[in-house]
Amino acid sequence: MAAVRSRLHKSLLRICGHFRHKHGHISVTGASYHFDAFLGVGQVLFHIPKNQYHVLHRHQQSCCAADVQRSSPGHTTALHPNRPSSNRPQHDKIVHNPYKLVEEELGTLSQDIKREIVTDSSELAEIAGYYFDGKGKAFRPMIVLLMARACNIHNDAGNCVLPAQKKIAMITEMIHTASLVHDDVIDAADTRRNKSSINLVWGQKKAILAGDYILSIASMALARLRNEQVVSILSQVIEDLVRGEFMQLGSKEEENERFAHYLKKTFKKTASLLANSCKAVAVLGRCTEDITEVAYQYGRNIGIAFQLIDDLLDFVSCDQVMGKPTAADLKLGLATAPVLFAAQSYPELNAMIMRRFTHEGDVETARDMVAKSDGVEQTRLLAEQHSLEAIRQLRHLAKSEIQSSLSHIAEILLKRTK
Ligand code: GRG
Repeated sequence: MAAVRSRLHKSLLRICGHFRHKHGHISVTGASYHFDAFLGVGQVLFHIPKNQYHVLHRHQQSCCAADVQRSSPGHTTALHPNRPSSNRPQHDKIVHNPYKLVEEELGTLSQDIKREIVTDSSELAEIAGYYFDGKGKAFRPMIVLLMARACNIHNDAGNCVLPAQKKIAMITEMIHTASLVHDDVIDAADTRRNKSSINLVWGQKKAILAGDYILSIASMALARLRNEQVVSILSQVIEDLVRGEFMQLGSKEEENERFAHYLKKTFKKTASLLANSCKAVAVLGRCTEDITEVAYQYGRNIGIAFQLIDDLLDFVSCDQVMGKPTAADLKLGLATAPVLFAAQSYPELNAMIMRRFTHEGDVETARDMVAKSDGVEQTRLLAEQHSLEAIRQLRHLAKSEIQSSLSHIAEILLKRTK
């Protein structure tokens, strides 16, 4: 474990060095990092005091939001009773099941969305409604609804979710789903959520149009909120999604820029949606700028941690559990965090990254090197730092069962299996 910590330490120094060189915002001292890495949006990435590294046990029981939803009638207990952590909050008390706290709104989410996407073309409605079958994790709307409640409590606006905030949860899930539909076309994916992808069933052209249609319905719902600031916040997400995906298409950047490029892409492709959706419900709850920023930062860190775990699962999970083929990223030519970390021990990977794993045997060799390296472990550690930062942000919110549920989510996302 000490060796893994030391490797992460070195990796961060390299990244810090790069950012210092690039942006002049880094200070690295002997005792601690002040890792002010910029994600192209003027945000501090995270701060990691050196003595706060925390190593997860490899074989902890896995759990995800959906597991919590299924397994608990209303409560879930301590996640890591034996964890030797220095700074991770200990949950020795009962933690409320996050899903249960917003069950009323979440329970009807798919049906509510399906009602929005009704059209006189029954085929378009069928295709657009195909993924709103209640089988997704609904991770994003769950967080958005919880954040709405946390903000409202904080702001004395009551203990419920405002109708406009509920609409944001729906819009968030619709934007997410539209991006999945388009992503599957770009990646020529055959499966999604353990069923045939839209592009496989109906073909590329109809899949693209169905994605556009879901996005247009989401945009109209957004416009109907008649809140210029919120429209602007969520429009930013759409721009980020497209730009993030575009960044992913071409990553032949210099070796020392690769990690920064990957983190920036990760923010745009995944974290921006959560960050800005959390921000939007804070704005609708009439929160102060400080609390709105807390909501944004919580969503941003959760989003980055979520994507890091997603990238890690592509190496360690199996197709059936994920509901889509694994090692898919390498096959698509993508170098995610586990590979980028592994390249520090196996510099041969750099040439493969450059040619996007196109030579025969590249995918298998790269997979082996990742398995032999501590790339997966380092990716998990980085995800944990973001999870911790998300929890740290919550300290600024009023204490409530919602606040502790948001904290609980930051923990369980590290151990999701799909
Ligand atoms: C049409 C808005 C729009 C964008 C086009 C294709 C594209 C640009 C962006 C792709 C964005 C994307 C699919 C990012 C991946 C994010 C991610 C980790 C998705 C998996 O999320 P889960 O596991 O999925 O929460 P479920 O199935 O549970 O909803």
